[in-house]
Amino acid sequence: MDTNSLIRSLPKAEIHIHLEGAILPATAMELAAKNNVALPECEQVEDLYSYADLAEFLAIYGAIADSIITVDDFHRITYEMLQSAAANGARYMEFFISPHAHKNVAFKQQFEGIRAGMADAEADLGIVSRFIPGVNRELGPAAGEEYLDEILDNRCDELIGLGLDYNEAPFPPEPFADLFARAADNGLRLTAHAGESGPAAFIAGSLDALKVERIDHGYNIVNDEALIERCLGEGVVFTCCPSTTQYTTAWRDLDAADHPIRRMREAGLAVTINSDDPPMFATDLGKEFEIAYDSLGFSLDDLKAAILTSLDASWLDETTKRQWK
Ligand code: ES4
Ligand code: ZN
Repeated sequence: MDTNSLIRSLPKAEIHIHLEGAILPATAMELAAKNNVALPECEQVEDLYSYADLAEFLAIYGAIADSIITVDDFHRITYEMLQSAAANGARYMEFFISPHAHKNVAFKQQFEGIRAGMADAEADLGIVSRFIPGVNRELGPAAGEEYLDEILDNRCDELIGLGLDYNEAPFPPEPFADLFARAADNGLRLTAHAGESGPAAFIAGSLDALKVERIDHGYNIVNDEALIERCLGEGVVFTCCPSTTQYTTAWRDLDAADHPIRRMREAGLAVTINSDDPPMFATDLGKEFEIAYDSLGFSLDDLKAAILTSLDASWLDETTKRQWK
């Protein structure tokens, strides 16, 4: 078997992917037409997925979310996301959802379709999954409190945590401290996007004020030696997404010697490899692992270590985790 086929076939756990960012372009066009929602004009479907930065990306992400409406739509996009991940070796996945982005669609209806897609994918393909609603930081903490109420009203076993996402600047983590404390009191696990487009201080703020267990992205940690030392000591896990860095960070060249994921691994930080919004960033989980190997200096042993770190940092119960290792 050649190395790339071996990398693709490694059994994996993915802990950073967004449901709405994982919609295939053809599915997005089809659902938009069915539901009479206008997507931005484009000559071919692939052109829909093109952006200069995180804000442009999030605008398209919002337009696509608008076109996902019925229980069957949610079932379909969930199943297709899990199908693609399973074809790339994923056996377990924790995925973010953005229920607030589907305006006028009740959370109950969204969760019903998502859970049906998860159950079918597990039955057909053996992939086990859980989901994590993300708080849109751009909407502020008061909207976040109402959002958490909705989440808790529609609580189910597959809903295991709370995330914080959307554009970082100028939305630091600290104002969300009470919200995250209430989520933890209600048994939700915590993670936050930090240090992707925002500064290293947002990583420290997420650890200190929000008490998150994981940091999503975290690339700007390379600008703060003391924070690297702290995260090494505390064993903080980073959910890195190689292709995303080409669209949303200052590091557009994956082969650059100073690429942050390369430097984070070299520093010994606990890094994991994930696909974030795979079709929207022209990738899939297997390709993210190939990039880590071909461009970011990961050895095969480093890839295996990253997979075990994902499993360790996952929010599966400890008994299941041990069985899978
Ligand atoms: C996102 Cl900050 C960010 N990056 C990638 N995908 C996202 N979906 C929602 N927020
Ligand atoms: Zn993300």
